[in-house]
Amino acid sequence: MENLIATQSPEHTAQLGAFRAEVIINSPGRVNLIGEHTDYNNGFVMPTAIDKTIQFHLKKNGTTSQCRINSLNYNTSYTYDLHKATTDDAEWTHYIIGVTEEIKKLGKTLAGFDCMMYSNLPMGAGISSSAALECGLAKGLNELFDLGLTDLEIIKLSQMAEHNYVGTKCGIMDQFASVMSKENHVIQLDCESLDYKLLPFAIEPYKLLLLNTNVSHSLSTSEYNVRRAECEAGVSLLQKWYPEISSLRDVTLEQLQKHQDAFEPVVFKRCEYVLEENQRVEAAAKALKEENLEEFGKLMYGSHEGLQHKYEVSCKELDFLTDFSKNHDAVLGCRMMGGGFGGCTINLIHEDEILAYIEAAEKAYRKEFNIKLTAFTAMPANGGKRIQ
Ligand code: GAF
Repeated sequence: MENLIATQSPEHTAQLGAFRAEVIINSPGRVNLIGEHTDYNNGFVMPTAIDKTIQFHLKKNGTTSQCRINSLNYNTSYTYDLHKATTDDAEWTHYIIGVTEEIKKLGKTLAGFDCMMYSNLPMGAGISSSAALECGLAKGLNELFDLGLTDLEIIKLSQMAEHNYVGTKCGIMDQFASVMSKENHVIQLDCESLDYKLLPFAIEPYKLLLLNTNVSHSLSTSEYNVRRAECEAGVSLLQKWYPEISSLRDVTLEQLQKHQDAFEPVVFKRCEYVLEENQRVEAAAKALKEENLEEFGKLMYGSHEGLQHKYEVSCKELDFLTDFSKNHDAVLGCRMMGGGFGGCTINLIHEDEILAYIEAAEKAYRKEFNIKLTAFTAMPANGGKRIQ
């Protein structure tokens, strides 16, 4: 198995040591077991943070507004003034500016700071390095400047940073998972009320294996926002018959299907997928409680099928890996994960077969696409934490 985890070089360790941080935060990425594109429809999701993080080393620098951010992995840095933030620079800086701007909107006072980031979380793999970045910085600044923000405020301001400064109208799942997760558990989150349950995640002898397609098709941001708009169009139409509803969460599949003829076919299938996926999340929670992993796996395949054909956010590389898994008994379930158009599949696989399976999948994937597949296992881990 390729080790995707960046190990800290002695040089990085020395740089971090010499930096003398006042605050250090570990901020994790996430996986989502099931419940895709349901969060912004006020539906259900089942994510958890994983044991791969961005670490933030922070200290005040004595200025009123100069901020200096260093990324050790990418050997790059960014300096800006809190009073003159713009989104003219590289895209990763929009997340940073987004966080400080959203903190300011809450009436909190920041001052100049220096930050070093070190990460073992693969970027652009659909495991939410963005939420790890936003929530980790927000949490770090909260501690450094004693801002008194609650976890929920950190989650929401991070989501708004992404809406307003990155341009993805994301739901709340990734930020929620990055902050609220608990080791050895998955979260069953109701994205309407934000009520959640921590479900014990004991799946031995199975494991979660992520296979990274190493493709990231450029459609991801634009199509994401289009899907959101299509669902909103579906809600507007449904309000003709059900004026009290405000999201797809408020209608049943039967109510939707009753009015199929009035819908544009594309909008109908988007809405139908969302309602079916909500049902799958509830069924998956039941299967997990009953330790029925076969059933859980089937639901994962059902989710992929819906994302591929009804929601149309998959891509040929993700479909290939999902189909490939169906010929291997060791894999109980597989599906694309996250926003789609690239990134990882998540596989529920017997631990004894992991290495052989990766080897076979790598070979087949290379033959088909001439792209190197990368693989790593993920464990449910705690949400973001101050470690110093
Ligand atoms: C991305 C978004 F950020 C999430 O809010 C969620 O909608 C996900 O895509 C799809 O389930 O990760």
